[in-house]
Amino acid sequence: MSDTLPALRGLRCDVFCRVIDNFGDAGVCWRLVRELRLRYGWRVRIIIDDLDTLARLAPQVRPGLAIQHAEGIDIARWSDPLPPDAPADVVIEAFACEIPPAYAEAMARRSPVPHWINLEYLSAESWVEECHGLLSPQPHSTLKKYFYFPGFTPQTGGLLREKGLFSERAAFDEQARAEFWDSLGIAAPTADELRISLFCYENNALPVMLNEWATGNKPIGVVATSGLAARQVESWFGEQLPERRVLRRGSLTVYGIPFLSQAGYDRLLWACDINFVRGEDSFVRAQWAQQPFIWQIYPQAEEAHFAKLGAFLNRFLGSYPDPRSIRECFLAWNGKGKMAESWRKFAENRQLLGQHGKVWARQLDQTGDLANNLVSFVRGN
Ligand code: TRH
Repeated sequence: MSDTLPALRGLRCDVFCRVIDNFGDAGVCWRLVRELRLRYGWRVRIIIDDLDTLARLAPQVRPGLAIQHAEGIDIARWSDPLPPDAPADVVIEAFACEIPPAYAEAMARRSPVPHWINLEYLSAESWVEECHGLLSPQPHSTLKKYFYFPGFTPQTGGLLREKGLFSERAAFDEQARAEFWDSLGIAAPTADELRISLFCYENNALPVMLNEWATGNKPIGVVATSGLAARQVESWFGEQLPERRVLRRGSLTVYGIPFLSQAGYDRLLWACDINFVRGEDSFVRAQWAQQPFIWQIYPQAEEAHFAKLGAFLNRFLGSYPDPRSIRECFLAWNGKGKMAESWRKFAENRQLLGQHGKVWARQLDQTGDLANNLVSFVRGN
């Protein structure tokens, strides 16, 4: 579908976002509102309860302002009650965050009633395909709310991907890579060095990997992202790792960096040979980066996250010649298995996995991107 459908340009859209924890809620919503504004010309407002988190990944946002405007997007701090203004044409409730009752009542009084979408968390599980696009029953209301599931197949809402991402990624050549490392004050990797980015939750397998990397015979450069990754590296070294600081032990060198903008973090994923990612948005960005990656899934009660992890690996490794070695490494990084051994096999398979990742990214691209699919969904309902 064309990006410039006249019928939809100028549409007003409110995106509600509650930050549960970490960065993904804000990260996904900010990516979505930028797409709807910059690509489809919608008049977009993000209503978010945690501007500090948003400002970390979108530095142009100022946490102290209740109302502001950045990149053509209105940004409002979600403080009940909301500023009294008419509900938008399209209302997106991110991750079932429950919009204010007064806003929903105003929606019901509006004619025509707004499109109301519940944007769900990403999962590769097959039930998502049956639920995507279904009506979410609203007792005592004339409003219709729809489930909208991101996903990996054409029967889902697809994945967030900016229109020019593939060409930007392709243009990231050796010169751009060298400039990127220079911008971080980090030496470009030597020819025999394996450069790794590390973004993770608390992870008992990390000390095992740090020891593996330090005692191995190959130079390993780890870029530890600000926060949990850097903290765990510090406790292993017994030393602080502020940004622009380097810690060394044996064959291992670890670089401290600041929290980057989303665009900066994308470039880190593009510049590294292997990326350790987590949650939802960095997990998707690693797939678009087309470099081998290992995913620490967001832990859930009763180990429910292993069903999600398994469902993704089944899809991702469907056509891969040696799925077992990759699956074992993902499981070990998520606390189930022998990390050092499965890592060695993963690293040996790095080139083959890189080629597989390129084919996978192109395959994902066929499902259409989430913003485009969502605009079509609104147009069709
Ligand atoms: O931060 P996360 O663990 O967020 C999680 C997940 O979204 C999870 O699904 C959700 O249930 C939970 O929050 C509440 O991981 P995620 O999803 O990768 O989001 C991180 C965001 O931060 C992503 O947009 C990338 C961005 N980022 C930067 O912009 N700069 C950085 O330096 C880093 C490390 C990340």
